[in-house]
Amino acid sequence: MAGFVPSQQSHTISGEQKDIDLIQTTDENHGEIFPNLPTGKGWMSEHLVQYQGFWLSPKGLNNLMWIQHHFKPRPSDIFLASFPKTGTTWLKALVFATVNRTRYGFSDHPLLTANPHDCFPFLDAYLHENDPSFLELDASPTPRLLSTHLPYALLPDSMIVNRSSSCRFVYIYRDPKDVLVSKWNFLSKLRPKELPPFSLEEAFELFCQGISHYGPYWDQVLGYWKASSEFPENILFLKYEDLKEQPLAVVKRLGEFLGYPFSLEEENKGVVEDIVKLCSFENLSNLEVNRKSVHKFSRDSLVDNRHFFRKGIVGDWKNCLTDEMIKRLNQITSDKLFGPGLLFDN
Ligand code: PAP
Repeated sequence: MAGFVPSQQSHTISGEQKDIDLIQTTDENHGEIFPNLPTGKGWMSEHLVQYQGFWLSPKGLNNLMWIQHHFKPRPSDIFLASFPKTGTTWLKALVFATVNRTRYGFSDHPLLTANPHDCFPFLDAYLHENDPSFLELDASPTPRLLSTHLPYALLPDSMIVNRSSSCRFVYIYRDPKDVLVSKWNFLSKLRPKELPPFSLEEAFELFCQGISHYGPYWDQVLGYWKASSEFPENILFLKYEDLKEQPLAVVKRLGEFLGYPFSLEEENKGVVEDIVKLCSFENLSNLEVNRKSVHKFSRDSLVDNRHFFRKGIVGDWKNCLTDEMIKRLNQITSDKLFGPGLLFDN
């Protein structure tokens, strides 16, 4: 089997404030490098730190150090890379269902009782070498399904694609206006109560300046886009809006790219439609596991599964952003992404 189907946890959400304590007590003492790094205002913690041009939470930086020092990729690994709120949960479900489609029936599928993040974990979830989860990662079956929000430029050399690489990355991106709205809604729910309220105006300003987890958004998209242009066999570049418009075509492409192409017989039997239906917003968001359970990202970071499913539509920004905000975001997008043609309908 590819991926995991772990048991559910039941806790309440904890804030990133606690993560800062974790960093200071980490055995490798990465905290020592913090004093010299630029800091910016955090969305759900007091601050983010800028590391090699990208903004990370202190915990995110700690996780990066762990990945750089300990993670050993396998040639068969399948990575899902994304900026937060671009469609990660959905794509995790689609990849998991595609790769494991001969193993599970659609009436008793693991995705009916486990959240996509449980089946397709974040690499950062395996934080400490002496954690049992580290062994789980090492012992997990091939191909491993692992995801990351890290920008391509921050990945360890061992994960960077070259001519002899056989691992695959799927990257998803989305209209930054919807990313901002989705992210602000999500993080507002998780923001510790001790911190003052965080307005959409404030989030907008920070997002435009690039100060948001794993941002600047546009730089992250460009990093993966460049790598995908150089190594299209290894990095598939997908757009949330295309997935919404043509899910069947995108899933077929995904199967082909991952080395699990759909046969004519499967297509005739409606297997692609079944996968799309199983992973649809309507289906996943109404499942009991996604309405009532929580996902454990790490030892003390838990999130209600329902927060991963808000509206699941294209263009909610029209209901939330002012004309000025729209204009400014479109301008940044066109300045940064016009060259490679990675634009969106306004
Ligand atoms: P993450 O980075 O925290 O994992 P991610 O899954 O990337 O979040 O993005 C969540 C967005 O995808 C939400 O968008 P919204 O806030 O604009 O509604 C969520 O609703 C949407 N989403 C989740 N599952 C699906 C799905 N099956 N189909 C379409 N959109 C989905």
